[in-house]
Amino acid sequence: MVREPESKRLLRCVDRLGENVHFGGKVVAASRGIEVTAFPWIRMSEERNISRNAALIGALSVLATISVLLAAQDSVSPRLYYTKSEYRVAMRDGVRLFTSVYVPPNTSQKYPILLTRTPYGVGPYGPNVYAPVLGPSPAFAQEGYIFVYQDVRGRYMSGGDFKWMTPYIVDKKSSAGVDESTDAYDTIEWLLKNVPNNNGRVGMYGISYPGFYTAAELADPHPALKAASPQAPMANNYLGDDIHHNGAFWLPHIFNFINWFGQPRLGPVESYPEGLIDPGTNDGYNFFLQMGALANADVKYFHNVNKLWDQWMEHGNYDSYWQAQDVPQHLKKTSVSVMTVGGWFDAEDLQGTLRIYKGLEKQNPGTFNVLVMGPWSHGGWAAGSGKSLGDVTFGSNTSTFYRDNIELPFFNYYLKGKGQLNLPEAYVFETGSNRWKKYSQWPPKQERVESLYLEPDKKLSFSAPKNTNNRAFDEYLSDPAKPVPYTDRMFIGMVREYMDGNQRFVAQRPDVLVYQTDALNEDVEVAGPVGVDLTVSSSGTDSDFVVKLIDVQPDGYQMLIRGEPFRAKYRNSFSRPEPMKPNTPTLISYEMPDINHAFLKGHRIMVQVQSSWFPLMDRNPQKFTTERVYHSASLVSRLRMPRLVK
Ligand code: PG9
Repeated sequence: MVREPESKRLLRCVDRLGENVHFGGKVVAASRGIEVTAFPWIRMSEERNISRNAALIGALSVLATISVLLAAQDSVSPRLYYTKSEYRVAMRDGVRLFTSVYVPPNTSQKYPILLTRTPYGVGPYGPNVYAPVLGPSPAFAQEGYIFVYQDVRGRYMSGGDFKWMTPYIVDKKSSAGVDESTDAYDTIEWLLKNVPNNNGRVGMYGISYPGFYTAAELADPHPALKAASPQAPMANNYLGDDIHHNGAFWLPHIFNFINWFGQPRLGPVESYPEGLIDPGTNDGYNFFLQMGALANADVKYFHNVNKLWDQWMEHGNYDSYWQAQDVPQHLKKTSVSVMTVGGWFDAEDLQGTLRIYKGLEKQNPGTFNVLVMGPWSHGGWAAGSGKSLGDVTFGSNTSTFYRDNIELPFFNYYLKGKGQLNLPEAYVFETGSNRWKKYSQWPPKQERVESLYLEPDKKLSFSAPKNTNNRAFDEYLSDPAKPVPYTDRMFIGMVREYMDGNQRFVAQRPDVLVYQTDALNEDVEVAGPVGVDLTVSSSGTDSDFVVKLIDVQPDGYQMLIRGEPFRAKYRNSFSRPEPMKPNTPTLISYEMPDINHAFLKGHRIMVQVQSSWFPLMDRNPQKFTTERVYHSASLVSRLRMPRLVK
């Protein structure tokens, strides 16, 4: 194929769709005193009077500079010699999505495309300003990729209407049948035809909501999509991602998010205002205590302007609104190689990470589908060392290790055919022992579920309770006016470090039941979901029960390993809540998200049980209630621990 001269290519900037585009780029030398050459930004649609020669000279001077920079590339951040272009790419229904494309200048080779789709904006906007980092980590720009970032429908500079967690349309009869899999498909199709020097292979990745868009494409993947990495992807906002946890509503996390994200948009914008309201305080505990019931948020603050908030208030049960959004149910025909990544201490989308991996594994046997889990908060693997989280250290730079030894090799192997890839089915960091573990399946097959029983005298034991006295219970008063705090820090948002935080600050409260083992005489390694069977009663007709699994360290630090609530009225169904019968022992069974933790010899295992976790989750609209937790031979309360056996 005869290649058009670079300078001519750089100057061609009207895309196939007749939509004028801008292109341009800035080459900034970063070291060794190399001159800064600003490549003139060319907007053909508005500045036709620019002499093409001047532009040509500009382009050539840039190319000259680039070649000098390439010669010294070890000293210049390679992202800086990329060329940025911006397009409005038409989808099959005519809606145009704003798309930024960064292309390496070296046209002597072809590059794979790495696509991210996001509702959070692809700015900075304008062809002569660059994103701070290109790709999942700086190494990718050094490696050489074509980076593509796209505003999803209805967000920022894209056209169309935004839909929350766009439900996948199973039967798409007309071009109006569009969802995120069709938008990504149409985008990839356009990129392959219009972005120069691509090697015909495409990868997708994204963290959090962008992780959802990556996973959503897997429902109907484009044949050129060869590698995908949904990272902390949202999979279902009722089943544990961000908004609802077993019927309870994640209050500061969602209130603060929707205060910004839920603002109305009158048309394409490069930015949104700070938020609908300014809470005016960092004291989240009292702010949300004074706000009162969830319904007061609209009455006091949003005033019918926040349509997403209103939607979420209308759908308090697991109804068709949430069910239609569930992602794993549609992941049945993907041949894409997928690496799902998440953090054990991810306060936002830990469930989504695990459910996307498990859904792909179950429904697409034989495809490359691996899981990587580290000791990370939400997105903690993408930057920084990963050596610690809050007060807890992990003995090594876990995030750096992941980026250099797992993430970059994964994409290089599948998109460039470069290097070797020796990833296990599950590459998992075991907290407690602070070791990376490799498993041939997740959860590991070499495990036995052992019951850890709540016992009288606030004991925990791996042997079943012997007492047959059904009056064996512990009791506390749950006062919604004095809810149990989830953190000892003052913050209006969600304190992400709560996920491995010290629980001592509530252990003495009369409304927190504390059970613990004796000091362990051997390591207890747990790998997989932790089951909860709680036999409780309430003097009311509904209550929340929070179970916290804790590693008590020899210095007394009570490290939260996993905590999860359950709103009792949903014990039989998230879609059809049922009241409790007052003062009647009732079994509540559920699973807490997977862990891989070693409770080391000399440590103790602790379980705390309480009926509020504020303001992390909204207060149960209960009245002042007396709660009981039973622990007899017939009225059992226990944790089902998936113990690794040698
Ligand atoms: N976890 C992010 C989020 C979603 C919904 C509400 C608040 C945060 C995200 O997925 O982007």
